[in-house]
Amino acid sequence: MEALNSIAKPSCFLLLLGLLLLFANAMPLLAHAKTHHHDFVVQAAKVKRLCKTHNTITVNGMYPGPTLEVNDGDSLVIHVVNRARYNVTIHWHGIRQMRTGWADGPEFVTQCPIRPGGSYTYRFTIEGQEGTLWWHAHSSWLRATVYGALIIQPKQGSSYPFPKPTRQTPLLLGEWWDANPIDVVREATRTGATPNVSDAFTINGQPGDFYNCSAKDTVIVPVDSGETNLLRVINAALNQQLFFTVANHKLTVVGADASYLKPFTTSVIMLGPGQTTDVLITANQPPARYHIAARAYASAQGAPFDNTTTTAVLEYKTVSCPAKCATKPVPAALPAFNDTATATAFTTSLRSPKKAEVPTDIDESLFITVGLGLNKCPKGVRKRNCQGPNGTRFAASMNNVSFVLPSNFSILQAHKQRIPGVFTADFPTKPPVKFDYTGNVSRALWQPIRGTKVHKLKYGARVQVVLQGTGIFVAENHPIHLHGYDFFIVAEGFGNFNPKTDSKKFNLVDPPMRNTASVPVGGWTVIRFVADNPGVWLMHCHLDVHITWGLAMAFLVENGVGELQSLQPPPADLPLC
Ligand SMILES: *[C@@H]1O[C@H](CO)[C@@H](O)[C@H](O)[C@H]1NC(C)=O
Ligand SMILES: *[C@@H]1O[C@H](CO)[C@@H](O)[C@H](O)[C@H]1NC(C)=O
Ligand SMILES: *[C@@H]1O[C@H](CO)[C@@H](O)[C@H](O)[C@H]1NC(C)=O
Ligand SMILES: *[C@@H]1O[C@H](CO)[C@@H](O)[C@H](O)[C@H]1NC(C)=O
Ligand SMILES: *[C@@H]1O[C@H](CO)[C@@H](O)[C@H](O)[C@H]1NC(C)=O
Ligand SMILES: *[C@@H]1O[C@H](CO)[C@@H](O)[C@H](O)[C@H]1NC(C)=O
Ligand SMILES: *[C@@H]1O[C@H](CO)[C@@H](O)[C@H](O)[C@H]1NC(C)=O
Ligand SMILES: *[C@@H]1O[C@H](CO)[C@@H](O)[C@H](O)[C@H]1NC(C)=O
Ligand SMILES: *[C@@H]1O[C@H](CO)[C@@H](O)[C@H](O)[C@H]1NC(C)=O
Ligand SMILES: [Cu+2]
Repeated sequence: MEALNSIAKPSCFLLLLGLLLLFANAMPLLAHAKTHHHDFVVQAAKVKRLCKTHNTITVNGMYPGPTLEVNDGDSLVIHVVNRARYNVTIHWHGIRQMRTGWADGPEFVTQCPIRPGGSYTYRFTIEGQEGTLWWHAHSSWLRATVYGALIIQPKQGSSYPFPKPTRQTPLLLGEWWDANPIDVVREATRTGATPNVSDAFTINGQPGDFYNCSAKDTVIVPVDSGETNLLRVINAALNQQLFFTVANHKLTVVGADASYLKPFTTSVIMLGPGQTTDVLITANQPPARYHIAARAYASAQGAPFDNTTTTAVLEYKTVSCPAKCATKPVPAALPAFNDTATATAFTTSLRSPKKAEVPTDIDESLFITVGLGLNKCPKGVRKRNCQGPNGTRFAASMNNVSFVLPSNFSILQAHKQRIPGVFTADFPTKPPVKFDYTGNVSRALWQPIRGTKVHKLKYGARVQVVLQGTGIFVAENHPIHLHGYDFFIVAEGFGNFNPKTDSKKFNLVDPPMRNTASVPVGGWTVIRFVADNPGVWLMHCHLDVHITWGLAMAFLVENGVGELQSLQPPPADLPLC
């Protein structure tokens, strides 16, 4: 107002001053929505872990890759250049991508891969999301090493729904193979057997104190006595749900998957691949070094898994060397590998901070089984290509359809340009046969069909999906991720979902909002969302071994009315097949 008043004065000097003041006043407004430009060069780099050096695929030579930090409302322009010898795409995990499906990233779903030597610029805007997300490759198993944090701070001028933490530390939990991860998946695809399990888990790329040749590089998280800090924990592991804890410290959970939660306190959290959890931690213990630790939550009985433990160190800054260098960190206590009770206690504690806008009237109701399968060895195929149980090949499916990626067009392009023969819109809305899903399933039901099937949704449809785990081959916890949306988790339980009795238990008041749901081992989860983002959106298990076997489907959300309810046109540099 002052600036405007000054402009009204007839003096030239004052006019100039007024304009300067006006400009100064406008600055914070302009700063409101920034555009962040980044160059991501996908390239091999030498990375030494577990005593051995590998030619690891990275972004900009960094492992993990660069952290992106933005404010809600900002835009990102990320120029990706592929200097690796593999096809690549980048997915911005959890970003809603309103109308910008072309920037979502899953290969052959929203784009064809960026080929070696090629490039593509991802352009998108953050709309109404705050918290911790991440980005990762969405092509073959490259995300084993091609990933990084994506931190969304509140809009400039607004604040967290909790006291401002002194420090904020992203902690990316990863998985390391003492091999080329692409060789590991190629071997499994050739044999039909389960791929080799990893050799280490990592925190910010480092395995930690319990592995050979690693302790000297263990990640240190510094802290001052009395301060409260925010840990942004991300499960970027390829194939393993993880328990996470900090020795002798309580964790106050305040957010997950970039949605705030009603705060609650726990000593251990569980994250499936794809999930993030924000926790506050107060340095209220005697100054010392404390282990931060993560290891497997392995829900499938008898299945092989990596049983090692990764660590970092929470280090009180007043602990001085040599004392700090000599003493071992206070050890962390982690639940047993098969402690489903602890995993369930955690996931069922999540609540939205206030009354949530959960859809109550449902337009589209789907019942989707999620689980494994076994394909009989086809005639003419060699025995060495059928090394699954009893000479089979592993498969996985949703409603008995094992998802096959197209190879000549992305599904989104085929949809937009009406190219026939790439996908069919007949994904079943319920299992083709009813059976005791979590019981002893007859062998006759174990072999799924293959297909590139999507389910169409009208713009604005209110959707409910029951995700029902199966006991085919083995029951296990599946982290199911939906692209382009956040959904409410209104209920979860064990056994077969019973619409009569279980619907009564739905939390339609304050259910948590997430982008990845942990479907309990031998159980079910019910999610709800409004289909307000046109495009093609993959829904899949975030265990890469399962998506490799076909545990996926896609929603095709039609345009609504007018430009603001329609998918944008494809960018000019969209990679084609
Ligand atoms: C998988 O593990 C087996 C047994 O340890 C090993 O012989 C093989 O080389 C591994 N495969 C890859 C691709 O690392
Ligand atoms: C770690 O090093 C020890 C001692 O050198 C060796 O016996 C062991 O096999 C190594 N472990 C792994 C996983 O390489
Ligand atoms: C991990 O598994 C190996 C063999 O598979 C076993 O020898 C070892 O005792 C296990 N370690 C833990 C901590 O369970
Ligand atoms: C978990 O594993 C232990 C052995 O390590 C076993 O005694 C126990 O029965 C298992 N619990 C469940 C729920 O499978
Ligand atoms: C493999 O065959 C054996 C013997 O017929 C049977 O007992 C076992 O259950 C089979 N396993 C699977 C996974 O089919
Ligand atoms: C794309 O590939 C599918 C499957 O191979 C094929 O049926 C279809 O004809 C192809 N479409 C075009 C336009 O080439
Ligand atoms: C599952 O059912 C088959 C027959 O359909 C039976 O042979 C087998 O013993 C059963 N397994 C269990 C664990 O009940
Ligand atoms: C899946 O489809 C195949 C082929 O029609 C059939 O043999 C199998 O029983 C089906 N399984 C289920 C669980 O529907
Ligand atoms: C790379 O992508 C192209 C399509 O753009 C595809 O034809 C080719 O098979 C892919 N290569 C591999 C190794 O997947
Ligand atoms: Cu899965």
